[in-house]
Amino acid sequence: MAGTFRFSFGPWNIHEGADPFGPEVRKSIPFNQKLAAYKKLGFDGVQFHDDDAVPDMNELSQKEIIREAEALKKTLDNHGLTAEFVAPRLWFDPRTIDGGYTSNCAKCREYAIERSKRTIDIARALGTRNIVLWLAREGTYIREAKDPVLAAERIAEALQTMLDYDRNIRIMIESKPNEPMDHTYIPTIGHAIAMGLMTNAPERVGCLIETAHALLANLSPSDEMGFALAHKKLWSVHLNDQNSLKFDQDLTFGAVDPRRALNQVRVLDKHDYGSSGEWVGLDVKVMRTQKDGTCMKHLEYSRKIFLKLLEISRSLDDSKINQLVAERDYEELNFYILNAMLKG
Ligand code: 3MF
Ligand code: MG
Repeated sequence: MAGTFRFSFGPWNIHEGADPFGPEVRKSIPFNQKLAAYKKLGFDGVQFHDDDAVPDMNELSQKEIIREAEALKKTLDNHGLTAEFVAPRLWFDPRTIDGGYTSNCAKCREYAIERSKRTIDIARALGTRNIVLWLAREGTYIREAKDPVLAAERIAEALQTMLDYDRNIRIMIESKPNEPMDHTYIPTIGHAIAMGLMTNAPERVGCLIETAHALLANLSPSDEMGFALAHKKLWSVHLNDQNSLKFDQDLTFGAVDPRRALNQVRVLDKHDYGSSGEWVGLDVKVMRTQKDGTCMKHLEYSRKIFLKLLEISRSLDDSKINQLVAERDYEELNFYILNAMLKG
């Protein structure tokens, strides 16, 4: 089996370079100019937060939101682009300070659910059934702040409400163990898949695996992908890289550990990823030091590195690998892989 790969990213991957310690260092690139760059960089899919698609949506009525999203769909069509998914941004508004679905404040939880319904309206208008949930603030800074049982039940209730609101959508949970929270409630992909079992439509709850998020949980991204693939739940990925356990770096794919990247490409390719329309998403940050004119290279090169690793993976001799596995000569196998990478 072989994967079929087409690539996507979100407009937030081209940004002005502000970090928690300093301001913007590059000029803003207008949204339409970003869209015009996708094809040139080799990408066909766009990932959206709800307010990437409809800015200031909290100021608009449901009808106005849908109208704006329909207009955006036409713009995407004109650029020859497809919307991959829409994700509710549940971490910016003052009502989400203590979380969205798991907030201790009933009115704030209500806001999170209403906002998620608008996200679904937007997805529908953009022609995608994929809703991504990065559960940014669904967790705690101190354990005593929330009841973890109630929190899981509240997340399940939110999932159920969304699944009932539109019987065509499917939800992809993007797990992450920390940041901005000290601990989140859905830290790994196993948790994400288990959450689906608390709804009455688990077949419409799957996951998106981000390399850096798996690494922040000290797990192997390719094994996480394998686990999700075995469950038929790997519906999207956010490929990037991460240099050890620290803040979420979103480095260029393969920049730290090309072999770890090779294994991600390999598990996707060997298990037919993309054959049901799944996208290869990148979630990579521009280095703060990049200048205005060179702030999209991380996207272009992440994709190129993926394709180069794909070539290396496909050039490996499976019968030789099988023989070394049968002989349990993993030292020889180790050298075979490293040698293939170093001469590639
Ligand atoms: C956070 C992330 C986010 C999500 C995005 C869509 C900035 O660590 O990875 O990207 O991917 O919000 O869910
Ligand atoms: Mg991500």
